[in-house]
Amino acid sequence: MVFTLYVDMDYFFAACEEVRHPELKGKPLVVGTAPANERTRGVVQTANYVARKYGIKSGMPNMDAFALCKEHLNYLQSDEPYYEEVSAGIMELFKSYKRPVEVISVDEAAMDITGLSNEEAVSLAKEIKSRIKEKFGLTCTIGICEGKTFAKMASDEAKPDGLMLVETNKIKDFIASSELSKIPGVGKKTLERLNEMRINTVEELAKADPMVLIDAFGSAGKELYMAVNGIDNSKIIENYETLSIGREITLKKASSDMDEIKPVLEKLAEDVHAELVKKNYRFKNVGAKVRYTDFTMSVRSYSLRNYTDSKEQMLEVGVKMIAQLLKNGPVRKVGIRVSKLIGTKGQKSLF
Ligand code: TTP
Ligand code: MG
Ligand code: MG
Repeated sequence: MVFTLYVDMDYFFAACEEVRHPELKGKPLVVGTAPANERTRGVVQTANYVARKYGIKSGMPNMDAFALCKEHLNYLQSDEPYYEEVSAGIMELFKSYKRPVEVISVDEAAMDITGLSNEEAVSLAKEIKSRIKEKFGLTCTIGICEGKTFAKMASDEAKPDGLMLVETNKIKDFIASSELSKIPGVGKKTLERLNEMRINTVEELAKADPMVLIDAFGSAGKELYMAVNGIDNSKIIENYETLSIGREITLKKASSDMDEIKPVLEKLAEDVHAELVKKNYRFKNVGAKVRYTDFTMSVRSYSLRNYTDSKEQMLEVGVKMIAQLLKNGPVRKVGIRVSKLIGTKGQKSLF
């Protein structure tokens, strides 16, 4: 089993909103699919932990959330490009540790930490938590265990803002003490089906006939059987397509004047380019972001026709996108990011 450090950001979309709307911290907040003026139509994508105390959950209709929280419930429509930009920065930070990283979702990643002792793993996790807090103003929860599935379970268990190490000889106890619904892969449908088969606990699942499970769920049944018996042979698969390199800077004073901002962008492009060259990558996508004086953030992204390592092209596209964004008002922060990276030096592709 692979010794894994598993990170999952806390109430991610809503936490990103609290960063740019600090006045909402400590108040119930829902991020949902519908625009604010049609808020009773869509569904809840996530809620902060204050709102969760009222029973509000991801996936529930917004209407139900408003019924649960009779006091003032704050609502924002989701702004996925913004969350993706924050996510890219977080993933870049994980990948800077030079260990295999699998990006699992917008707010989750698994790092292969083979070779570290338990103590070293815990101090690495503490360092990552404090760097994320410092750089992004966000909290996360980290689970550490042999086996990606079990590390994820540990992170779910320790939420929010937690850190949990499950020692190798305690894996079986940890799983046995867990609810069946908390085993990764046991969704609502699987749970119903298991209950029909008179399997209601992890213990019962561990003792079930594996052939019966395979009949019912195919290869997922086998994985499930192995997981509840303390075995997880899944590997950490690096996904290079999620790799990106970005730089951003806070301006000394807010500006909407491209003549002032252009030299700053030149410097950012130079830094991004230097790292790109050092790592032998070429890029196909350029992203630009700004933060306005009211802390809202806007991002734009553009795909080139071919892979390139041209700093001039990066800058040209970046400047165009920033110029568009400046039309909305003065900005306090600007950033450039390249993504869709592939290796140079004769490698056709990294994936
Ligand atoms: P999760 O990691 O499942 O949830 P979370 O980060 O909001 O809360 P926590 O991890 O602290 O329990 O999902 C990450 C983001 O994905 C979430 O912030 C919003 C989005 N999402 C949806 O859009 N719809 C959903 O049904 C779920 C579960 C998540
Ligand atoms: Mg999360
Ligand atoms: Mg998640």
